[in-house]
Amino acid sequence: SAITVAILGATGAVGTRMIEQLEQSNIEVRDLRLLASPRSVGKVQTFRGQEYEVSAATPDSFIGVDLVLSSAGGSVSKKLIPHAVKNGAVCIDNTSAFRMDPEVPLVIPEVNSDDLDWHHGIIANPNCSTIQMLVALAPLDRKYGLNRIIVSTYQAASGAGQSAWSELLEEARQHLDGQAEIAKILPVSGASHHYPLAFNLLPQIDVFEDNGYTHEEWKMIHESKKILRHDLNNSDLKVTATCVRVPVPVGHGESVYFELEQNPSVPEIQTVLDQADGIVLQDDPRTQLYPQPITAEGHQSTFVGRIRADAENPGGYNLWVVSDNLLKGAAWNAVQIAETLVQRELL
Ligand code: A2P
Ligand code: 11C
Repeated sequence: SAITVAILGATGAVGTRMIEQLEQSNIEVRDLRLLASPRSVGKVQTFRGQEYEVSAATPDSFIGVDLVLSSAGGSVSKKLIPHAVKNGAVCIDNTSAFRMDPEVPLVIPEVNSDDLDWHHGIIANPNCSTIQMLVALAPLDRKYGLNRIIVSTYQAASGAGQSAWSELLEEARQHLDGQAEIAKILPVSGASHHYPLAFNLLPQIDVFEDNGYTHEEWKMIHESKKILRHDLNNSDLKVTATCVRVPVPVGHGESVYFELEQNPSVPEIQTVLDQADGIVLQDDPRTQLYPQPITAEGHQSTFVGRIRADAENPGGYNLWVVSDNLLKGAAWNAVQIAETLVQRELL
């Protein structure tokens, strides 16, 4: 039966895509509440042919709401999501606010949809860079056992929100016009230094931890362990990460080195990934077929290619994975969780 849905952060890079993905889903929506900051009050968005006005999010915005999809930043989620849960809504939260809470399942439907069974009102959407990596690696983990991941990311500007995406385009214009680039947001808003991303690479995503890793790298490590091993400190699965922002608008790329307990051939791995849910295999060096951000943008799938065995280390492999960070990395994963909840009557 039809449900009432609230989208918290409805005007953002992810929120606008949540509206789109919900529109295309098989979820019957009785009413839609678009919530954002007071700055956006009165903006209008169309959903399934009807216009909806944005209102300012307050604790009372969730009365009568069955499902919340949220992507307005961690502090907004921490403040408002508990009110939504208290009012009986199930919340799929795309921020890092609740991901490490042991009471909160962290879910990628292709990987661990069974974890939806034990939700207590909040389900966390993993970080975009974790999602696409695990969509590619989980089928191999299930069949061959995964021991180690060493990942380097090539992350798009839109991962840092609509304003960072606009900043990249503006800097590119400034650079080509022979003007100095003005950086105010990246690598992370509120930091003491800002650097241009256009025609550059920034080896910093999110803030630094005391051990020299960035918080984005920390997330990839701990979220992977929680999702694959149900233990964020599991040490049988070793994970390390280097996260880099690249001057691409949409679509994260990742170079993943991984080690398996068994030693399957590359064609065997290709077959497993080709048959796995959510993956499109694009792996043919003879025809120069491999995943790229510009061809992944706008698609729900995760694209995998460049699969190679490490010639000197049996059981070691490399692959290259690309996905639309705003869709599978955020809005589509959230709506896919919602579809699964509706289908399994877990709302
Ligand atoms: P607004 O557009 O009114 O600022 P992005 O990730 O692209 O930066 O988008 C962030 C989203 O979170 C936007 O929809 C933004 O709304 C929303 N947002 C930011 N701060 C708040 C807040 N205090 N309360 C509710 N929504 C917020
Ligand atoms: C980025 N991955 O590309 C980040 C954005 O934990 O949900 C997502 C942050 C998060 O900047």
